Amino acid sequence: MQSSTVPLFPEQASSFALQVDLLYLFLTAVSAFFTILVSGIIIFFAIKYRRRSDAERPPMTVANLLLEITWIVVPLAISFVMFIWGAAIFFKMASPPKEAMDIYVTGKQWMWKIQHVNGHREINELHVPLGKPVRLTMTSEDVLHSFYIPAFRIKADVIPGSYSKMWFQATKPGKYHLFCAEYCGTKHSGMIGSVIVMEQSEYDAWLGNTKDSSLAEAGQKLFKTMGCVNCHSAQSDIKGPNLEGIYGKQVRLQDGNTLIADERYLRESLLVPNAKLTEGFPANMPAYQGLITEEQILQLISYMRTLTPVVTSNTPSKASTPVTQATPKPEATPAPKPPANSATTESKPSGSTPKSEPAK
Ligand code: HEC
Ligand SMILES: [Cu+2]
Repeated sequence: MQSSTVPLFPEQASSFALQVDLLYLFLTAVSAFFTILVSGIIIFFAIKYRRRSDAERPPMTVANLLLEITWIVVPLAISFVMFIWGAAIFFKMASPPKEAMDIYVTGKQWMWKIQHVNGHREINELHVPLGKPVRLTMTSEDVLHSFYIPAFRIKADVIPGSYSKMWFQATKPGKYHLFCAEYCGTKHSGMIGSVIVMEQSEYDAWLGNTKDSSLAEAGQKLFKTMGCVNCHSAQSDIKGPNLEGIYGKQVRLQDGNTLIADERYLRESLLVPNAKLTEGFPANMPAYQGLITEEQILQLISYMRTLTPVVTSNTPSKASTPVTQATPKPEATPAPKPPANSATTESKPSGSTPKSEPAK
């Protein structure tokens, strides 16, 4: 359908591309058909029923019920086809598969900063493996941006103070355009880059080539240096909630509401802790707003995602035995539990001792 001589469409390089294009072609075809039909009829009637003399009076016409029903029902049915077809693709795009690998994107005037789970970072380039679902979690450090990969047919606003998600599965190795599709200031037009789709083995080699510590490890360090351990560990004097298994958990709030602890909630818990108080805890967590960058927040969240729930209830002092460094309880282990696909890539966050039954 897409001729190589007239490049009407960008390349189709993701599992969504063909689906989006077919729907788009359908919309175009329906519009074209009715445009031609209606304008043809207008011209035909204008000639056929033109006034031939000043004395002419048109005969009385009566509404034709069948005709009226037809031109209500047919467009209605066509609109429903468009709606259902479009919604089906939309829902597919909005729900990343569980096993998707995570990549974190931070937009900033005027560049894209990318962090991979193992700590590899890049700017204005996004390397992804072929044929594997990838979920992007995106935020902005300043203004509204929009992450757009035409060859994948995906685009989403990147919003300061919030996380937007998007996913794709690349189907063709190669290099594709990456754009910011939201006017975001003077150098908006320079906020471009490339997406590089590689074979899995090549990708693994590329990804492994980094000196950076993994996101979760970086987060674990921050957890100490920013003083979180002082309140969120088994031995701390000031008691904050136990953060083990926090990601994806249902949290009861002071006001009686419950919510699922997702990235958005965790982020808010750091920046404005008093906005949503956890039930049974005082409002004494300091606000980290202005003290922490978006990238650090993503690292802390990655770390919190690796915290596996401890099965036994309170084993305060025991917890410090297996761990070498200061963090007593929240020890990073590859989490099997939460939808933390991140766990698959980062096999090594420090001690990989699964400490589920320390009391024994
Ligand atoms: C002075 C003690 C203290 C420090 C330091 C502290 N917190 Fe907290 N934290 C609390 C308390 C108390 C709560 C419960 C009240 C609330 O929701 O704000 C809490 C709540 C939370 C929650 C929500 C937990 C839930 O179950 O809903 C998260 C997430 C969190 N803290 C993460 C952190 C991180 C990450 C840091 C370090 C950057 C940190 N905290 C530093 C005391 C602290
Ligand atoms: Cu931008």
